[in-house]
Amino acid sequence: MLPTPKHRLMAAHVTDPALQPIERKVEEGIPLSLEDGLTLFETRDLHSLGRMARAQKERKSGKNVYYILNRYVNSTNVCYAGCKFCSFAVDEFKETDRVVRMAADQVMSKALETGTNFNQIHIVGGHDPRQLSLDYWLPLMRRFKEQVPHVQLSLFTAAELDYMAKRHRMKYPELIATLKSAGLDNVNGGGAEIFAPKTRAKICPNKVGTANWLEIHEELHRQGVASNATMLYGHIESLEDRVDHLIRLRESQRRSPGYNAFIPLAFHPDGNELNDCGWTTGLDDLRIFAVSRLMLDNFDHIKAYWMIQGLKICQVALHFGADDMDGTHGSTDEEMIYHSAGTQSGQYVDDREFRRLIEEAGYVPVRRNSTYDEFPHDWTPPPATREEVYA
Ligand code: V47
Repeated sequence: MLPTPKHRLMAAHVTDPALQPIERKVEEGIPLSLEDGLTLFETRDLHSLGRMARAQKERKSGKNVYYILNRYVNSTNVCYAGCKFCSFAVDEFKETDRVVRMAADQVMSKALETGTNFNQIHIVGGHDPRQLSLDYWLPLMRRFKEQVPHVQLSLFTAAELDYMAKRHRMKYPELIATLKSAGLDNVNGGGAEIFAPKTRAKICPNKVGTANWLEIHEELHRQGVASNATMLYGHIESLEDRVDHLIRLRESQRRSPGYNAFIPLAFHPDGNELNDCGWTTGLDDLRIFAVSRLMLDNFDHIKAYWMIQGLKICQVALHFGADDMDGTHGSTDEEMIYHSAGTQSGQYVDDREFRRLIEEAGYVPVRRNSTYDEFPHDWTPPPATREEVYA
């Protein structure tokens, strides 16, 4: 069959011929296969890969790039999951001087320390037998909804929800309904690590398994709670593990839609058992954004989180398929997961800086909340009253 003019045009763009049929599939809305994903990871033609991912990003979100005014809290670092990649977890009996375990009042005052003009509080902790319970969380969540009803609660990961369900001997639907009734808006994407069972068993044998991670997110979506998804890359995983992970997420989104963003998490090696794996490279980081944008055709957003790949890579990632930079942390927030594993990113970036970086990349900055409702950049919250809370 003679090539159509459209296909001749594409051939002129693509220099690695192996990318040509993949580009055609993306344009026709056909989901990519495992083999396609491997070809994307292996191509040396990074420019064509980036161009394809950017075109797909623009089909999804046009010129918009999202950011959020956010507060970030790690409420506890006590954790006994024993994941090999983790530098954050502390044994409360052996490393007493490193323990951070915030009382509910501390979380509340930390979140509100620099005012109430933020749209999300993002909290992640560990498998902490003292803190990870409904007795601690339900009253705290209700206090947030009472005092700052405009703030969305982006709490926990599926690993923490699995731990809490076991602890309270609750099934996932019951636990999720209980948390939703106290104001849970969104669940963070962590705990996904790598789904391929053999690799998962080597890096996080004691954490929620793949099937349950997916089941928790699918149940959240059935109950109207949004969520994100992540993948930890750059350790012992194979390229096949990465593509398998993305396909499992795509299938999960098809079964039970509700994931908003996918966030690739670059492995940080300082102070953990996988230290020999070293750091990811800039090229590997850019490639991950592009491949995930192309594989995850049913995800609206690919997030380049400045704290993880660094502000500069994240800005370039906007030309490799990413359409979200996550957002600010409060000026006194202390992120611990990445800072204990060697990140050079600071703790704080303000929203003017996000707008500058996004505009300089040729895109339009859009302020959002956890569920991607859009706000003018200078939006401020209405004064909260008890009447409004209980209306
Ligand atoms: O599951 C732990 C990762 C995750 C290391 O939903 C590490 O918007 C790299 O949930 N090197 C938790 N990664 C973080 C998380 C998250 C992060 C960013 C955005 C969102 C979101 C959620 O942190 C863990 C694990 O995969 N992690 N240690 C490390 N050394």
